[in-house]
Amino acid sequence: MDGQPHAVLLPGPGLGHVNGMALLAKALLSVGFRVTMAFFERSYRTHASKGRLTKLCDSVRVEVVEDDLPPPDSFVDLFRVTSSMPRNLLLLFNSLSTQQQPATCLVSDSIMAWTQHVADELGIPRVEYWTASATAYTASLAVPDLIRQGYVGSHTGEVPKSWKSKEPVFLDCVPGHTSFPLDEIPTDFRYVSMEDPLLQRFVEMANLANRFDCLFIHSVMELESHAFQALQHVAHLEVYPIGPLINQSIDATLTNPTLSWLDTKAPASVIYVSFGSASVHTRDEIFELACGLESSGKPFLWVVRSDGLPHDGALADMVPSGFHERIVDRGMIVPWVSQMDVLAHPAVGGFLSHCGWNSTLESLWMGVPLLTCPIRADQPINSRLIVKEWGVGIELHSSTEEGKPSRHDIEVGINMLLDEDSGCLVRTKAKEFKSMLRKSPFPGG
Ligand code: BUP
Repeated sequence: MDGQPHAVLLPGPGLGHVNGMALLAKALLSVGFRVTMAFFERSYRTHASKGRLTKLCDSVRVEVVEDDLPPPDSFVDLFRVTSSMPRNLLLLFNSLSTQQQPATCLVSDSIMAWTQHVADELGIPRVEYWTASATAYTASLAVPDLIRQGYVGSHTGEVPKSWKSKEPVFLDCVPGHTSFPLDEIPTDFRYVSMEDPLLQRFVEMANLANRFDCLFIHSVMELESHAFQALQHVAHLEVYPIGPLINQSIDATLTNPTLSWLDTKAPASVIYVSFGSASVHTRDEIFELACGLESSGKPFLWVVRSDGLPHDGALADMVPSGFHERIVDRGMIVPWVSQMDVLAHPAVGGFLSHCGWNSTLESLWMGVPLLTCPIRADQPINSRLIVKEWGVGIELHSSTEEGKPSRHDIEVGINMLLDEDSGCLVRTKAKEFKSMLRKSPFPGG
């Protein structure tokens, strides 16, 4: 044993969670920690098989822990906890001790709050890591209360009447200090029963919130001071804003067809379109988006993941006839990009985004204004922050009966954002936020 502190990092399922943890691993390595990244098997396989685990995972020791879960039918299945998971995690810690590299702390995702019991049994501190916004964290603390009030966790699968009310309902999360509108409650929770694994993880997280040693939040005090103050002073949690952890290793020598294509476009003329690593779209949504991108008249770079399409077809069958021929010089469609390289490119003038928290921070870091199209999870909260609190984006209007954006909404939104006059305010704000964020990791920030 050499006295070097050794952190075992356990990310939650989901690429945003894994990447956030990998960036924290890099930060800990740089201050002299030994770092082990532990993954539960199903979660590891889901990301590794798609080749999307960040390169950062290459630079740390990776351990895969058996979870005895059946192959997941859906993303939510990855949040199931089996009785062997705590046992197998303990075995990993024992094996590290046997190798004379005992772990000195556990850093685990908030969604893995049950690992608190493992840290308690080992007698080591646990740091909880929330890879999203502080505002979303406060909202998550309200989950047990939402269940008591009958807003979530219905056993019947019926939508509680209160959801259908047109009156805005505000909920207290840190009582007296933060509240949020009912319609921002993650859609994932609205119609699920108490047996839902994701809901169960959130209940654990709220119930164990006073048990961890401290809480890291991947955010910046200046972005969400109100939420941070509520957590520190009212909920008495020891909280550290540790963001933004950005993968800045952009390779200036990198040549790829996407960047070469961007090189041919005028500064700030291209709309970058991406809905993150987990969203799945319907045929109608793809069709409307293709029509809106075409009629906007603007150059676009659109990420269409094959696993984000309905199972029964290819993109070519879901876009209007002749679409590819008509947009050949103006539009580029790719299955995956290095998002940071794209956002850093001067030709990119706006980001039509699902408002995942990583995408939000990356866009702010690069000073790119957003056109927000939140879909699920914490994305509606992030969209509100972007549009109403920070003024660095415009919300995409959703005028259809199902509450989704039409092709016309998309065309109008893109033009408003990229237009020199109508987009001026959000562009200026985005630049201000860029310089604020770049100062934040240094003294005075
Ligand atoms: Br798509 C895509 N390239 O093509 P979020 C994503 N990313 O680098 P999440 C790429 O994945 P939820 C691509 O830069 C970001 O770091 C992107 O994280 C990277 O959304 C990450 O934005 C995506 O937090 O969904 O995790 O996909 O909002 O449900 O957490």
